[in-house]
Amino acid sequence: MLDKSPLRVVVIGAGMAGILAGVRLLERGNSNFAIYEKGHGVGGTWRENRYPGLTCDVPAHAYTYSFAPNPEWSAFYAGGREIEAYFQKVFDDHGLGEYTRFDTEVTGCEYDDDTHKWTVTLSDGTTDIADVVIAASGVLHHPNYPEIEGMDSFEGRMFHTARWEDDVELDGKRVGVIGNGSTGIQLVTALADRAETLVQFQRSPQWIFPGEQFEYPEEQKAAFRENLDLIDQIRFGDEYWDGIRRFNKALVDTEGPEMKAIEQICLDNLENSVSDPELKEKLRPDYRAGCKRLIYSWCYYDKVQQPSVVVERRGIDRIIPTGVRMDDGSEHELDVLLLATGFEADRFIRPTTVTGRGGVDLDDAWAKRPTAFMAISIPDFPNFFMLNGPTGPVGNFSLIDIAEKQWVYIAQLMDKLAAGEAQEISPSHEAMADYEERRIAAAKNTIFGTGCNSWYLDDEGVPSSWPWSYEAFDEAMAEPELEKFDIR
Ligand code: NA7
Repeated sequence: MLDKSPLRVVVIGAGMAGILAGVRLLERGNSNFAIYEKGHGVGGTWRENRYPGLTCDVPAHAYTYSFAPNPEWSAFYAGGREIEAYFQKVFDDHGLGEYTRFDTEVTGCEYDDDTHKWTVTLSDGTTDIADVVIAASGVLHHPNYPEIEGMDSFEGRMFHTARWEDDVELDGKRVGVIGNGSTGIQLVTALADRAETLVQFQRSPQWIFPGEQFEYPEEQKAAFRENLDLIDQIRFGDEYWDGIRRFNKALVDTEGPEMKAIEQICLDNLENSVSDPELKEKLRPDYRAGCKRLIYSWCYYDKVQQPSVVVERRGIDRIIPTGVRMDDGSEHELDVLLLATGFEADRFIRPTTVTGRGGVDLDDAWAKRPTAFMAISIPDFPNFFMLNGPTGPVGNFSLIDIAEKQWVYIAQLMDKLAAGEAQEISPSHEAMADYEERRIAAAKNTIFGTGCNSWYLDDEGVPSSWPWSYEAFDEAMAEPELEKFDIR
């Protein structure tokens, strides 16, 4: 619906989800909004991450807004800089610059029980009074730094991969990479040919799915430009969606044929790609596939077998001025040490302070774990909605699609506010408790609960993700169950 008297909306973040919110608000005829972005540009995680080899592990045409197909994607899996440029283009094409303030962090959001409005405090000391807050602040944006003794003593260059230092010299250097998630694997793949020696410190080996990468030739891009249906056939077609459904089925049915097939493909990949038996055993995972995020790679196993690369599975004792000392006293001398050690995945909008109805603090509401009804809204935090918030689907599928579906849900809640049928909407405590109970029970039965260390798990080992099928998510997002909400 078109907003009759447009609600004042504050959108936090100009990453993928914030841009989506801006586009959708304009479509509703609502230009009474502001996007605040703490960084100096758009793109969120694609702006912050700049390490060599950065690639999205979701096919490019699927990691694309439904309303902005992109015939120009250069390859099946797109690189980070190209994705950042895509977001910039969508942002520009929709004129979102006019509504956006960069280098402006939202430091606090405070709800006023009497006026039903949010006071949004900004890092420049000003405030914005909003009817609705959309937190599109991302998931993986607070680097996780390892606590390893001696870190301060290292005399070479050392930094986290999400805080990349462009002037670092890597060619012909002795480089160490701590971490073996998507980042560590992509980084090692990119640096194997550049470093003199490359040591990858792997605390846990990974399941590697042999995703196929290829470039789109110019004729193919021309055909896409000519006929956008060809793009739709990829991103909305059965081949892609059957794959998503099979993958999701595997996550929720750990003993089913879909998961067995994934494991077999990965094991065959290891078996057929790595020749040295010792290295093969080092790279063999000892937990279930999919428990950590599955790695898609077309050349990691090739690269890791190059003579310049060492896979280190022994424990790290400490960092020393010249490199890394292992548990058995042996040492790796390094010029550069890259920390591909992931993110604090439970932060979401924090450290922004968020105070809801009756002065409830979000930190208290989330004392046990971050959660949200249907991954979108929280009791006592009326008219505060999250895109890609806690308990949403995570896995090897497009977060853009997830955010678009979430927007459909949020828009219907906003309709009630815009129509004057309600002044505040938040889920009831009963609905939240019931959702959380069902969610946790189901989550423990997913592949994420089968025993591994992963950013998908909270401190108590509870998987933080949507534990039901993708179809169930789709269905849930189509229409909010209003009876589960406190609507005043
Ligand atoms: P991940 O997937 O969280 O991976 C972090 C890696 O760092 C993982 O291999 C960890 O080992 C390792 N790690 C973390 N702390 C340490 C210490 N102290 N010592 C040794 N190794 C450590 O982060 P990524 O950046 O790779 O990827 C995050 C997401 O970004 C990815 O899933 C995609 O969604 C995009 P562990 O496995 O815990 O033994």
